[in-house]
Amino acid sequence: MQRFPEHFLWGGAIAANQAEGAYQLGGKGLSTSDVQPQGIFGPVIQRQDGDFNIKDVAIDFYHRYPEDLALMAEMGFRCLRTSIAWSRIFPEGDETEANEEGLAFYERLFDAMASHGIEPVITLSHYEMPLALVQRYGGWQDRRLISFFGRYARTVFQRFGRRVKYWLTFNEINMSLHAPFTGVGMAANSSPQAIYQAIHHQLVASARAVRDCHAMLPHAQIGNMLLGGIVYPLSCHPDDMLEALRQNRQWLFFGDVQVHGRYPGYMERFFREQQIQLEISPQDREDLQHAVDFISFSYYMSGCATADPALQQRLRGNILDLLPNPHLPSSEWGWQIDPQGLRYLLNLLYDRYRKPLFIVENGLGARDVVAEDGSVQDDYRIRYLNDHLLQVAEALQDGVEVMGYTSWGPIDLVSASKAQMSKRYGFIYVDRDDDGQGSLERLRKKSFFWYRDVIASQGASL
Ligand code: BGP
Repeated sequence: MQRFPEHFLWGGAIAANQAEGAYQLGGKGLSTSDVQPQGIFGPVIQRQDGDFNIKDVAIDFYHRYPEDLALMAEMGFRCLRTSIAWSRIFPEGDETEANEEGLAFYERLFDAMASHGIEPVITLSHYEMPLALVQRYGGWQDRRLISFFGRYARTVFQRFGRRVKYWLTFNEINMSLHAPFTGVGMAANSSPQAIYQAIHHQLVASARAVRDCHAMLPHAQIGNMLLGGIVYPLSCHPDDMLEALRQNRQWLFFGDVQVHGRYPGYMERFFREQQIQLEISPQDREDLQHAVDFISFSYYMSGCATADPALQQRLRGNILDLLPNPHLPSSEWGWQIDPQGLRYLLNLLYDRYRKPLFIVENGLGARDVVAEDGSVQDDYRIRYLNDHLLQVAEALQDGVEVMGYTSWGPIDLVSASKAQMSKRYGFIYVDRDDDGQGSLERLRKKSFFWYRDVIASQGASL
């Protein structure tokens, strides 16, 4: 039985800074990712010649994309989500002229996708921005970033509008609360006042990109991108219920603004109580009205919340400081595995927004071993993805509109949080280790054939 709709967008998702490499080629400027060699939670460094940053080469997608796209086409990909590195188009972010070499690179890439019938799904900003915008303006806390981003977005809409139908604004926009340098180009110890103001600027920039996309490309669709960090109450105590609600709203409010065009009452209360005074102009309020066409999100794990401070201290959280759920297993990286959480999240988001949903990241980071015959028996990955996709099928039965599914890292790439190669997500193995050694050769893992069958059968093989 076919479990998924006919036009379901099957594919995978990567990001420029974790895959392309070529960090100084084609006129690209330095990006924030280039000065964070230890990942999105790591320190920001002053680059010296000879410094090692695994992302400098990453998996060399910049040069090897023809081969990689051919492999993805072999799996039957209908789409590939990737990002444009803003610093390839505007190397310092505030120029008036775009860098033609950067534009030409993405033109070649999107043409190559088209030749395989792979639809590009393009994130405008995935965990990076031109470094000069941080050095000159202090990142997104400066309102001028809205117009620099606007120029960049209009430039790529103009140039790629014929080739790209699906756009996303900011990757995991809610991550700025946990990794401010990665999200808004600001120091980790910035005040909540400054961070929420920067986030406000980003929300306005996102809404303006929606406005411009609709005006310039009437046939395109543009969505937001949230980290789906769903939280369950640790117990059914009403205090825990309210604490879980509070924590979920810390990320859901981004979606609320991007769909409903204004800050919800619970955030106004939060700002009042925290004495955060946002500068919101009348023009901002008008711009925020431009609602996204669909909601896209990543989903890796769920977590728990408790109102009990003693328990909060005792239980160690994962990267988002979510408390572990005693009913769930964890990956070797401590991320809890909860396929049903995906069904729950899909239903929650659909009930809340009534917009089509796009799962643009999901997957299992694991250490893979290449056997002597060159095979990679990644049954654990197959199990993880199979279980999650079955829950997507359940959500479809629940009446949720799901546009597509792009698993994270269909080809191994550099981990965002660890900046290592050894945390692998791919169907395609890349021969490169954490020290940058390896031939960069690509190999098909067992999951490669599994995913090919899932797509070919529209989920019937699950
Ligand atoms: C998301 C990011 C991705 C990605 C993924 C997996 O938060 O949008 O860029 O890398 O997480 O995380 P990691 O690479 O740290 O395992």
